[in-house]
Amino acid sequence: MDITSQDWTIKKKPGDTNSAGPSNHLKVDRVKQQAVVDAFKHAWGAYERNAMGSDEFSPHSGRGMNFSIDGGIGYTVVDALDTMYLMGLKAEYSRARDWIQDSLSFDRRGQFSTFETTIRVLGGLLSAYYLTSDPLYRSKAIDLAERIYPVFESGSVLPASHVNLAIRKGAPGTASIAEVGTLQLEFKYAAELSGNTDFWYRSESVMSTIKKALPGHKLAPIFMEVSTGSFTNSEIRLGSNGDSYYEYLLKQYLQTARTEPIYKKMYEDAMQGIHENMIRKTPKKELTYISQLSPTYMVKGVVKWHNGNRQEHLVCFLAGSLMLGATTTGAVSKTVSVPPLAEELTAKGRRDWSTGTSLLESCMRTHETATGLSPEVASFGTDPSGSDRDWFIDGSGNSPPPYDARYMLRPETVESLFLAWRLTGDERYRTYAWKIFTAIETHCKVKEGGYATVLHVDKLPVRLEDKQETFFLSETLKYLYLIFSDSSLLPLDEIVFNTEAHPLPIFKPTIKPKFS
Ligand code: DMJ
Repeated sequence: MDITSQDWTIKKKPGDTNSAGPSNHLKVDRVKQQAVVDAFKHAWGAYERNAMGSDEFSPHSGRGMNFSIDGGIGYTVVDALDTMYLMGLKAEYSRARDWIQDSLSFDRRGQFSTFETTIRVLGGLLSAYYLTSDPLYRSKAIDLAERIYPVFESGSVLPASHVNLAIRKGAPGTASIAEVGTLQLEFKYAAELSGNTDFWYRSESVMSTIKKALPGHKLAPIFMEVSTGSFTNSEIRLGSNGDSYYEYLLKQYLQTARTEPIYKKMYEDAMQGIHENMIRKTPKKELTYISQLSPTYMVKGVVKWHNGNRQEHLVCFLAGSLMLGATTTGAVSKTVSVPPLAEELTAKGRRDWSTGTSLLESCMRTHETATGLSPEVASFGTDPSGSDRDWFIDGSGNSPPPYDARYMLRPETVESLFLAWRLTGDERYRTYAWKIFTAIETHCKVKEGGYATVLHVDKLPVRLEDKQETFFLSETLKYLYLIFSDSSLLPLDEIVFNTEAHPLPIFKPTIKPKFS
């Protein structure tokens, strides 16, 4: 198969798309696209030279490290694979494929995170199979899915949070709503490919357990008891431990070609709950942010919630997700214009579109720092240090810098910029994306090769941490590449991205869903 990205396009049927019909065709920007490819080569090249096969790369020391004491399972190789394929990097892709064929083994006794292994490794293999039809990836994906699957049969209501891939046994632990609610896209596609209906039904049954346990406002506290399937007394937030549960409510509806209305309902209920309970605006500049809810005390068995002003960078995924939801669950018909016209959206669709675009602007405001990079956590409200930003980094002056101050190569803002660009064709989103890319090039790039976490986004010169996250290759650079690519590459009416940016196909299920 020819993997030159210029040649590799999915043919569109005119008029049946909300993203790339003939009149809505968004054209490649070759210069900026190539700059992103060069960045990918800089990151991947250093990893390949110094640490090929290791799970993760430390660019300063030029060393690799594994997530288990029994050896790695190729996190970086598999996570990066579809990005290099899409970029048309034939030589790199072919060496990565050889490594997967000759050296990748899942016969490892360590305890692997069910969630991370599913979204990064299983998701990466499934997406590589979808893009290439190479049976190598299909058999590796099914092998891995079978080794993870025992987490669903570990005697608890919810899947075990860790798994020993060699002996195929789940290990108990607390589970977050994001961990248990972000396995379904991968296991359902694996079910379709393998014909193993257990993959489908066991991952689907997690959703019915969650639905039964949800409180009246339909927002999910972040932790659950694995043994009982009930929520613990924990925060509600759209960032860590919560985020991708909400993302997958929408994407489960889209994955099966909008044939399962239960996910539309759960998604709409959750967005209603967010609008009623979590959205806040700063008093001066009216920046929209999503507050965190902390349980405070109970009155006659009813929990009272306190709204906090901290917003993790992770929450910025919600901006694009709301816009995608507005043009699908919130559209009056299957097709909408680019950008959508007000009359093409329902009242809730218009509300979500407006919140999504406002939240994306706030996420961009959090890039107004000395480096042009956004911190891991922005606290919204008047800055105690006197700036007029209307948000601040808590403990910014402390030494060592607080965790809130770092930028760890995360993708969420560029992910939303990608969706916003595809759904509007508004050049402003390409301009924003280029600004972020330039800031990454200036501050995160390690001269000898690779990119690293910046420890304080508001202090120059920057200090770096010796860590290149795998999602930089799978997500951040992929979304940046797609923003500057032709919109016929991965049209939004044919694929859904898993939460690690691995594209999976939209299909009508051959397996009859049981949850409705
Ligand atoms: C990724 O591994 C996934 O996007 C996950 O859902 C959340 N966080 C990281 C990137 O920030």
